[in-house]
Amino acid sequence: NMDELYERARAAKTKLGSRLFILGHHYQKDEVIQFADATGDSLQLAQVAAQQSADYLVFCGVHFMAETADILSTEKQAVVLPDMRAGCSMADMADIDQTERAWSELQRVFGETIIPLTYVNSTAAIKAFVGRYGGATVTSSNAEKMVRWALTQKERLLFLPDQHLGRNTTVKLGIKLEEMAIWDPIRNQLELNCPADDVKVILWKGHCSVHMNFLPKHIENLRMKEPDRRILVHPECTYEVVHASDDAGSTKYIIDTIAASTPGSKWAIGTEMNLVNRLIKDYPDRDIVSLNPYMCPCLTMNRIDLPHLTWVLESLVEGRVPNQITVDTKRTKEAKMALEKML
Ligand code: CIZ
Ligand code: SF4
Repeated sequence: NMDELYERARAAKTKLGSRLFILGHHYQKDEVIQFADATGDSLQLAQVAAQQSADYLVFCGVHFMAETADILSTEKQAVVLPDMRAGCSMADMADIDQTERAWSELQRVFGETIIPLTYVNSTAAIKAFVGRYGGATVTSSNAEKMVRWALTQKERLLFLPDQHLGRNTTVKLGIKLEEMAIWDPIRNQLELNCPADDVKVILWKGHCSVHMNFLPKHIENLRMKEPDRRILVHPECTYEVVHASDDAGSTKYIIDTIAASTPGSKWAIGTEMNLVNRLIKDYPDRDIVSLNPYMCPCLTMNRIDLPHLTWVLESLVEGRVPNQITVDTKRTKEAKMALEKML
């Protein structure tokens, strides 16, 4: 019964007091978000985690975000993920063995001319790899800035693990689609669209299965029916979708854009369902719909729910720390180098 769970979670939270801090990602369900001490996108939550002194950081988001919180928090703080099955399929598309293999092949083709960048949506092992080779992490809010920086360091960059954010960002900086090569981690193979010497960017062939649900045909349909509805999407959508939209930007950018829009304005948004629904609820005087008429949830994010949150809070009250996320010391050190360049 949700009312009872609500009361139990509230009571446990009160008992834990300042020893507890709950972080909630914008894609989380309302039943979880109502308990969050801070809400944000992955960048904002990483910054919050780095500043908190509470003993327990309960992270309502996915595994890589909890890892990042552990990397940026002190050793005595415990980061807890309410459900261990809350992973990110995009982060899982770049495993460290595949990446090491790709790196040696890319070194063979391009020599020492590559700097690695990874989207924060990646495992701690990948962040450590990137830190070890002088690269940095990026988020969708600062990807442009970070790519510009990377290209002052080396001639070309390897962008992990989201090909779409990589393509959408670098195309904006004037890099041509032909100058982007693709690394296919399944085939363990480089796909070139121009001579190797002219390659500027190597995109890892990963994607977000949630944002892949927004398609050019959704935009065509809307444009036909409602030409005055503005289309705003996340850059994890494909290049074709971003290109055909009116605007694209990070989670924070989407929220800020709607907040700054005029009452009565009409929007179609291409991002995760819980966020779109929250915008619809928070801005009843705007006309907001999902770009894909079938709302697109991130199923793994949604594994964090009130029953799991209640269970971890009550466990903490009883002195047990379930589902603790820990990144080992060596990885923490290397991953921190990559994160700090960005932060
Ligand atoms: O798709 C995600 O996981 C996003 C957009 C995370 C974030 O907050 O940047
Ligand atoms: Fe990963 Fe996509 Fe879910 Fe974000 S929305 S956590 S990128 S699967």
